[in-house]
Amino acid sequence: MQFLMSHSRDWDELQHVWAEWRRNTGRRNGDLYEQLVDLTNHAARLNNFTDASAYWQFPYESPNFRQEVDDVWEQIKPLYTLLHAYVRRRLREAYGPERISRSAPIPAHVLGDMWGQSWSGIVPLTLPYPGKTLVDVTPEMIQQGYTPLSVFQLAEEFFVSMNMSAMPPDFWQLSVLEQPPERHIHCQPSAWDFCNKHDYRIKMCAHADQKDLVTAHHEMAHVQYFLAYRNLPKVFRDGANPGFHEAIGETVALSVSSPRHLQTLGLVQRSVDDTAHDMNFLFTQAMDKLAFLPFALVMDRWRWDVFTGDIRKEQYNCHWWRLREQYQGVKPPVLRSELDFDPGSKYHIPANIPYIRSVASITPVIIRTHNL
Ligand code: X8Z
Ligand code: ZN
Repeated sequence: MQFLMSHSRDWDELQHVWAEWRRNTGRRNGDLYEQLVDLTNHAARLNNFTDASAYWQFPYESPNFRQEVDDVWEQIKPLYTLLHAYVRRRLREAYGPERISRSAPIPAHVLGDMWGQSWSGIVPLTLPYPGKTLVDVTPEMIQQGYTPLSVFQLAEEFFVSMNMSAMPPDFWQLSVLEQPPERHIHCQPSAWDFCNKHDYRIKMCAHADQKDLVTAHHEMAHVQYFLAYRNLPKVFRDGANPGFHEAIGETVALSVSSPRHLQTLGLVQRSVDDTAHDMNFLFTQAMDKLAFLPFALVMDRWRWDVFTGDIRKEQYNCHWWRLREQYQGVKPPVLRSELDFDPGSKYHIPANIPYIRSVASITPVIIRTHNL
């Protein structure tokens, strides 16, 4: 599915897969989601929170968290708007003016993944300097015979080289690092702390490609954090706030994806040092990280509004698309109704995993870009 969403340039095919995914996922769990909201609110109130929105924001230790998030977004929005306008223009060239309007939101199915959360899939279509100055180590990884296991071994080497921990034996025995042949699993990458000082695992359906090379480092950084605090009392065995857990992985991932490091690994033949190359690299980062920001905001803005009771079941899908248009500037490619439950097509919604934490994951990118 991910491969098709990022590689197909066939409008109808993308639209078909986009709609079918939602018919077979979100649409089926709308009723259950309402129950989940009630239960989550119930649990929050038993813990003296007004509702689950306050409970989810509690770790960030700010009484105005919502407002602060919106203020930061307002600062970043002008840059996002530029990227959005540029990408829309390039998509208009690719798919034609009858399909991509000059001024309307971008149809969500042509952005390179199932949710329009990372636009890396359409980098080849939108690159400012097309040609060979784009770092893509996937062909070289295939050529050198990388496997999901060796991708994680490489990540381990990277951490050990910085005097951080090797993965304990349980990690290698019990983790699931690739799609098992005999059974279907949820492939959303995750890292797990069994809180017994030896059992730490990653679950991921990794492929030997550039994107998963970076994600493998991200996931292993969670395990590094688990290991670093494993001897503390239980109450301290957690990130300073959930954003730190994501940001540590992302800081590491940022170094790993730098052209210079990939050259050290022997995955890039020589580092090209010119403006076109830098621009292509920074553009690629923006298509992943900057494009991701408003998506992540929508994920939790929507749930906060649902948890507080401001949005009820009859408005679930409508509110979702209202926020998607407001923050991301995207629209559904086919007509939606309240029979659809499009938020439920993204793993973290039915799994009830908060998402604003992953906004922290782009912080290192912003700092890095400012330093350039
Ligand atoms: O869920 C994750 C991580 C969890 S450790 C892989 N991420 C979000 C997603 O996949 O939707 C990372 C970025 C966004
Ligand atoms: Zn993570």
